[in-house]
Amino acid sequence: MSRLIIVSNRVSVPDNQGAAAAGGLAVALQAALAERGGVWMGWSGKSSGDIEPEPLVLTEDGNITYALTDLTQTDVEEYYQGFANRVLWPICHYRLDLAEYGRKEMASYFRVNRFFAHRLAPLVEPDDIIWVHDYHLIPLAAELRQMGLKNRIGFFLHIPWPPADVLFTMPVHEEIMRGLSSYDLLGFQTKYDLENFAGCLKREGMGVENSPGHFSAHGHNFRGGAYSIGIETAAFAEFARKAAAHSMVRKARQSVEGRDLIIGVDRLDYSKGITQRIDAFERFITNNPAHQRRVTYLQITPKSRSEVPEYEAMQHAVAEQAGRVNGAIGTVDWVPIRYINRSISRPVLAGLYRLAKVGLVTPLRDGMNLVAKEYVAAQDPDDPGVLVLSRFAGAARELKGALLVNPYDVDGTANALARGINMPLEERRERWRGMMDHLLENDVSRWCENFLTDLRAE
Ligand code: GDG
Repeated sequence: MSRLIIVSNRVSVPDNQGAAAAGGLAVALQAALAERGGVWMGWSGKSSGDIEPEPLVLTEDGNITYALTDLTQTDVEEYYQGFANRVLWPICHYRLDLAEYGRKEMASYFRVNRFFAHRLAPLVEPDDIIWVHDYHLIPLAAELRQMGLKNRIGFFLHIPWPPADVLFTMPVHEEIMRGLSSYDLLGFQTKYDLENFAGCLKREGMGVENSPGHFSAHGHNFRGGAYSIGIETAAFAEFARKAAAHSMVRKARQSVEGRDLIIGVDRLDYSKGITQRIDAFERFITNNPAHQRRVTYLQITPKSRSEVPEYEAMQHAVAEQAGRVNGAIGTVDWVPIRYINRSISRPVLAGLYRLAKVGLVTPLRDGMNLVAKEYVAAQDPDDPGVLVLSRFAGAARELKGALLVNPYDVDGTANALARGINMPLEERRERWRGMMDHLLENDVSRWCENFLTDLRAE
């Protein structure tokens, strides 16, 4: 079996945590690497200041080599914070208003991809298959091809792919489309993302779809498919069952004093719809006064990308909004919203999902959304909670037992919350069982296998 090379912006170098504690994606990729032997390469997350980064730092773990490189401070600012997170991220999440396009940043994006290619190439053997992850590294295959590598190279995009009218607002859309066309297999989260990609290719005659999922563009034939990412369902369910006994989870249970718990868990990101969700919660209480003092909404929101101005602004906005709503609808003995602005441990998170009667997952746009899947997997089969899910999350295509909402519709989301809180046990069980069966069958290992099988096929 050929070796596997994984390249992603950040790398999960194993530590001493248990499997489920490390996060499903890292576990699945490590398992795929261990099966075949190989290399996982990416950025260390560190800056080398204004000097050229040292050679790759290699860490061996069994038959896996982890290969990390630093980046110069300029590249961190221009490639990572600049082009990746202030152009590609907002555009792929349909936020044209937030895209800050600059030529310096674009040049750095392509330069860093070339730099990655030059550092990776000496580690690659002719039979290896290469799997590149996410929007930071779109041009990587083209750079490797330029260096003469003939290996099979696949790409998986974790975030949405937008329609042509949105993508084409980005001045370098052609270079980006050419970069994608250099892979042998392109994986998207849903068939809608794949359709959007095909539409972008066709719109200005950049390429053609010869038959479903088979494309020609920029002189290269390649395939595209939908591969919806899953979680480590069985392991996470077991993890959540055990987490109920965790002291922090027990304290949380006591502190809600028999009230129904509603939970939201998101990185602090404008794509996650957190402010609209807080509005919907407030509307739910004002429209349903009987629930006053009988529910607690816990929003866990670790900071992310705080160096990017839009994220810093959002941090203030969400904190201010949660405070305002608590002031407006709270009482002397009831704080309606508990807002936590830092990361909590994975065992505690699993236990809190299980405690919550409603999982409120309402992104404005999301490639998949693993929180929705984790919430379902963590439920007690005898007394499961209800998932309220945005129709704009990739997960909505699969989780048919969720109450689907339009997160821009505050009243609609408030009504779904009321329906979720009041849902009879039998309906909850029926909805949950269907979703859980789907998640058990389509877990992250299967996602990984499906992608790699297709990448290996000629
Ligand atoms: C991208 C795409 C796609 C969150 N808070 C804490 C914590 N988390 C964990 C969750 C979950 C993960 O972070 C978030 O995953 P999501 O899928 O919800 O979102 P993104 O980070 O935006 O991921 C997304 C994903 O890639 C995979 O392809 O689904 O669409 O945007 O696992 O549990 N974990 C801990 N403490 C926290 O406070 N321990």
